[in-house]
Amino acid sequence: MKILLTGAAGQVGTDLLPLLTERGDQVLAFDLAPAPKHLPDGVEWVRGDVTQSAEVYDAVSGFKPDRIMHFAAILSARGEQIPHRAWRVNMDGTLHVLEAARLFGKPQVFYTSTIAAFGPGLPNPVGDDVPLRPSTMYGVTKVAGERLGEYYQSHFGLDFRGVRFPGLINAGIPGGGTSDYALFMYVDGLRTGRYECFVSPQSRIPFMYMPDALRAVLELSDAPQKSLGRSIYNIAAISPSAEEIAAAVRARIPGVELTFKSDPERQAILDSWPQVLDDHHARFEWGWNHEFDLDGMSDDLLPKVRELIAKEGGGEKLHA
Ligand code: AKB
Repeated sequence: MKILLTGAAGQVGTDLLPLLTERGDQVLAFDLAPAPKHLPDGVEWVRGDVTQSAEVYDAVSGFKPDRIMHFAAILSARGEQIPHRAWRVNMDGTLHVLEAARLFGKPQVFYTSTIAAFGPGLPNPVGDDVPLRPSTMYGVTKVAGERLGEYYQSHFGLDFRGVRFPGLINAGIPGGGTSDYALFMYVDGLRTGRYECFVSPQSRIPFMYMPDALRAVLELSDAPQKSLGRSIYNIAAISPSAEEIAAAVRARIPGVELTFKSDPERQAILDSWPQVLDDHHARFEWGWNHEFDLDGMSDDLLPKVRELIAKEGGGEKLHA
């Protein structure tokens, strides 16, 4: 299978790339960032910008992918600092990907939406079909991207599908998200022995360990189109409070100092998101099931974070 992966150097793309090549997929990795030193076999890297339609069209018309996995995006916290740029990357980027797919062979377009598509005041658990009234530029662009993809599906017969990701946790470099505090507890907890969390201890949102998130992407992307009753699916795993995550870290890193000092802007973003998701459509229609709970994730993650810190020579780069 030929897969064009936008945002290949991002938090999800970095972990998805080796998984795709292990499956035998041929991948064109598309990102603003230069190619990493060690590229897996079967990957070609092109430095490209999703806001430039010609660069996206050239990549799609030249590579002729069977699927485009569109992960290039500016996340919630960063998006509030640079809202116009967030619009261009998230919105124009998605339009260019959809238009390129329409023009050149109609590959499947896999889209990544988010819990940031939801706004405040919804009763938990929050289902797929509630009103979407996001409070961030990131959320606005993700909701518009969902609807734009559905427009291409209904008007041009494009195979458009995707998931609403919870906050994702992996041994990686977080990239401007509000949910990044969870990952920082593990990374800084190991790297420096302390972390001051920028939300309150009671803060609770849906989270997912990256291996589950990547499996969700592959399972939904592989699902027969006729089994799907919708294009965009909530997917859920765990919903720990910040204090519960801290307790899991403290139990595994003796002596670590984790404290809380809520930052009003990021706290407000977080408080506008659901605490718990209802993902029964994903579970019934394509068999979604998460594997990792908080303990399972913490046990699996810490050795990987340790390895990453060693590789990064102390890990200074690992803090946003
Ligand atoms: C963010 O925090 O912006 C992202 C997300 C929840 O989509 N991780």
